[in-house]
Amino acid sequence: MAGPVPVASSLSDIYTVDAIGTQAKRWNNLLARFQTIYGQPAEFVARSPGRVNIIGEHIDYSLYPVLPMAITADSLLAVSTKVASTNTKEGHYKIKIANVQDAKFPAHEFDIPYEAVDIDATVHEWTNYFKSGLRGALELLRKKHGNDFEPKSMQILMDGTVPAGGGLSSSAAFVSSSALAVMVANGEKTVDKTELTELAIVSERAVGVNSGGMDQSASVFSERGSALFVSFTPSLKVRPVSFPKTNPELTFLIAQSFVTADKFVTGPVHYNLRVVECSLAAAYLNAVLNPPGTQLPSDASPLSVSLHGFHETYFALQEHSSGATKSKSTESQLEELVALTAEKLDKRDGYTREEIAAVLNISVDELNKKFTSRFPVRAEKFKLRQRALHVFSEALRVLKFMSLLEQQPTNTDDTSEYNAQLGDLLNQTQDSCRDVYECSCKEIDELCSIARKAGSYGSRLTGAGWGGCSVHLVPAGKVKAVREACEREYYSKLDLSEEQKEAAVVVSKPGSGSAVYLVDDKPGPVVVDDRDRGSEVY
Ligand code: NG1
Repeated sequence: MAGPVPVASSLSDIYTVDAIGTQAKRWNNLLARFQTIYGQPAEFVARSPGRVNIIGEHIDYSLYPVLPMAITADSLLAVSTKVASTNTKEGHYKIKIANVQDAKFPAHEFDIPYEAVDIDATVHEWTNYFKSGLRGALELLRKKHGNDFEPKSMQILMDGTVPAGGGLSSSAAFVSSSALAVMVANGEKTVDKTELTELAIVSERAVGVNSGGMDQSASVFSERGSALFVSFTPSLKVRPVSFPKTNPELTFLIAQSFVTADKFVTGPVHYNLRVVECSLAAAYLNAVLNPPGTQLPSDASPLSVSLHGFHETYFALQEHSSGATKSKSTESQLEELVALTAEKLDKRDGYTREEIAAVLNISVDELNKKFTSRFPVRAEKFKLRQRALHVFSEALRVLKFMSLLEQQPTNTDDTSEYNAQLGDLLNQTQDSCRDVYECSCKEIDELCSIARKAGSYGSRLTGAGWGGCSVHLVPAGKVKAVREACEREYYSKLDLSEEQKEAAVVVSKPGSGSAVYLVDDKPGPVVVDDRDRGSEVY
C-alpha cells in the first residue's frame, strides 16, 4: 500500500468500468479547455478523489482509527510548467489557475515569492486550497533539495466533481491533488504516498480548519474494490479492507441532503469547536485521572494533545502501578473509558473556561493560548462529557465493525443477521452523532429514517455532518426501494435541478486513490485502455 503514487497509463487504471464513459468525456473536455485557455497542451493531470466514511466519525483528530473508502468523484488538475516568464516579478514564480466552472470559481494569477506562500485564511477563496497544497509540497521539496530550491511556474486548469460542503471531502481531494501536482511539476519522478498524505493533512489546516487525517489518507491511498482502515498512531498506517461475501449482497448508497455545510464558515461553532472540546476533554481527564503533574504526550493531533494520547497514558500508568503483565484489550479499555468519562465529567451542560482552567491548574489566558488561539471558536461552555463519550464509544464501534468484517458470516446462504449487525453499528453512530456529538441536522436524520424504513440496514451521516451527505448500507435488492423512498419523501419537497436529482442518490463503489496521468506521452484523447492508446474511444 505504501510506496509511490501510481502513474496511470489509461483511465481504466483509475476508474471502475461503469464510470469510464463519463470520465473519458470529462477528461477530454478538461484537456481541450486547457489548450484553449493557455494556448498549449497540458503536460500531466494530477488526480485525487473524495471519500465516503463508512464508520469512525469525528474521531480521526483524536487519533483513533477510521474506515473510509474513496469514491469516483474527484479533483483533477491539468498542469503545464511552460509559462512565459516575461511578466513575472523578480524572485517570484507564477501560478495561473483556472477552473472549468469559471463562473463560480474565477481564474487567478499570482506572482509568489520563492521563499513563502502567503495564505489569508480569513478570506474564503477557492484558490486557498491550491495554495495550501503548494505550501506543503514546497516545504517537502525544500527538505529534499535544500532551502535554495526555486519552484517552477505553473498554469493549471481544475475540474472538481466532489460537491463542496457535501461531506465527501472535496477539500482534501483538492489539497491532495494540488500538492501532488506541485511535486510532479517540480520534477519529482516519484511521489511517496505517505509523504503526500502527511503534507496534505498539515497543509489543509492552513485553510482555517483543524482537520484530522482521514480524508487525505483515503484520497491518496485507497485501492479500487476495498475500503481503507486508517490508523494514526504510532504513525500513519493504512490497510485495504474488503467486505466478505454476503447474501443478500451489500451496497453503499450515498444520499445528499442538499444542506451545504461549510466547515470554514461554521468552524468556530462546529468543526473547530469540536476539535477544541476533544483536546480539552483529554487534558481534563488527564488532570482528574492521572497522577498530579502527568503531562500528555505531544502528538500529531491538531492541538497536539488528544483523547487517544490520554487513553494510552492512562493505561500505561495503570499497568505500571499495578504491575500488570498483560495489557487489557483495546475494547475493554474503551469500555472503561466510557464509564470513567460518565463518572468524572458529570456536568451535562458543559464547562466554562474558568472551570477547566482551574482543574488544569493554568490561567484562562494560558488555556486560551493553548487551545483556542489557533482558530477562533465561539462558546461559553465546552461540552467535554458528550464529546469524550462520543469519541470513546465511536472508537469502540470501529473495532466492533472491523471484527465483524474479519469474521466471515457463519450462515453463507443467508447473512441477513450479520448484515443487520453491521447496520446496527452504523445506526448507533448516527444516534451518537445526533444526540451526543451534535453534528447531525434534521434533514440528515430524516433521510436516515426514510432509508431505514425502505430497507437500509444502517444509515448515518458521513463526514463532518451539519448537512452534507448520508451513507446507507442497503441490500442490493432494496437499492431501488430506498432510492424511490428518498425521492418521494425527501427530494420531491426540494427545488432541485434535473442534474441535482440525478446526483442525489448514488451507489458508491470503493474507488482508487491519487494518480498522475502523463499527457505528454500520449497526445490526442485520453487513453481508456492500453489497447486503445492514443485512439479516440468515446
Ligand atoms: P469532511 O468535512 O466531511 O471532509 C471532516 C474532516 C475529517 C473528519 C470528518 C469527521 C477535513 C478535511 N476533514 O470531513 O478529517 O474529521 O470531518 O469524521 O477537515
